[in-house]
Amino acid sequence: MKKRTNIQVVSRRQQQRPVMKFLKPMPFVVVLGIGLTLMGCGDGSDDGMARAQNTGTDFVAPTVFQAAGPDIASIQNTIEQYRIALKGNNNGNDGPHSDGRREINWDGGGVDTTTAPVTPFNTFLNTRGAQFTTTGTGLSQAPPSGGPQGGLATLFNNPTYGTIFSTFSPKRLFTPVDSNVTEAHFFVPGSNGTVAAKVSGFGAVFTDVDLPDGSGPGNKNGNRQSSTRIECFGTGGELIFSSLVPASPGDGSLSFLGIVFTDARIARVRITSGDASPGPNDDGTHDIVMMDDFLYGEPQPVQPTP
Ligand SMILES: [Ca+2]
Ligand SMILES: [Ca+2]
Ligand SMILES: [Ca+2]
Repeated sequence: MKKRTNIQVVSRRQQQRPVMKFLKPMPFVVVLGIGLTLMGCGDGSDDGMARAQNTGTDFVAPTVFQAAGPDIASIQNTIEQYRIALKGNNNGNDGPHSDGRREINWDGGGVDTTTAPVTPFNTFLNTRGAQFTTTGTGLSQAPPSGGPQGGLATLFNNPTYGTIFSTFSPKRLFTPVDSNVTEAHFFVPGSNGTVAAKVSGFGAVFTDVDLPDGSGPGNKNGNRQSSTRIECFGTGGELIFSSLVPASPGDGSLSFLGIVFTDARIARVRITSGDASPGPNDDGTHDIVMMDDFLYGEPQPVQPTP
């Protein structure tokens, strides 16, 4: 079945030439606008069904925002555009509301503690209408290093993690432990998880996405596949959108991928961060990735309120 590729893409090309000097002839931080297609990827049986639905005539294209580069400036403008596209205010811990958006920066007001891995992660369930789960041990908030518990470097017993990740919002990042998969489920804020909800859009910041690395056909290593992706599912569990997160070479880079539909239709999001569970060194065989800020549309009840 023919795939639809009429996805409207809003991209930012950020050129950071001093850092990119080894990448010629063009700067790497080209956002993969035209390379973006719908991908019914994944290994679950639901994906196979979703793939068929994806390519049907009822497919609705979201607007896609993406950027990657060596520092905060590389993605800042794209995130600002994404906030505008989500419309309305950042509702913080207030609400529920009929419009606007929610944001989570994992920073707890600027603390540097490492939170013990837990799933489901319900810290923002009642206040901001999002619950996070993983198939691993749990989900943790941590600075790359330091703080009373030592941050990611101690959590994963790998000192290199203190230097290869950076934050979009200091000081903490978010990560699954013993897994590279995080799922987001939405509920009406204030309902403490009792009223299922859907959102119009979801976006996330990632740090140190190395793949795809741009090696093309003919290279003895072949094309190295993407490591990091966001998949969005509808209220019936069907896959409604999937895309890779753009990469940037080196360590400590920041990437952003966000999508927004014209209406609330995303009930669940699956994030694959990196191609391996954190622990090993970030090297030629493992692309380890951490997450930072999440942004999403104000959760709206799946069932209309009477
Ligand atoms: Ca943060
Ligand atoms: Ca790296
Ligand atoms: Ca990496």
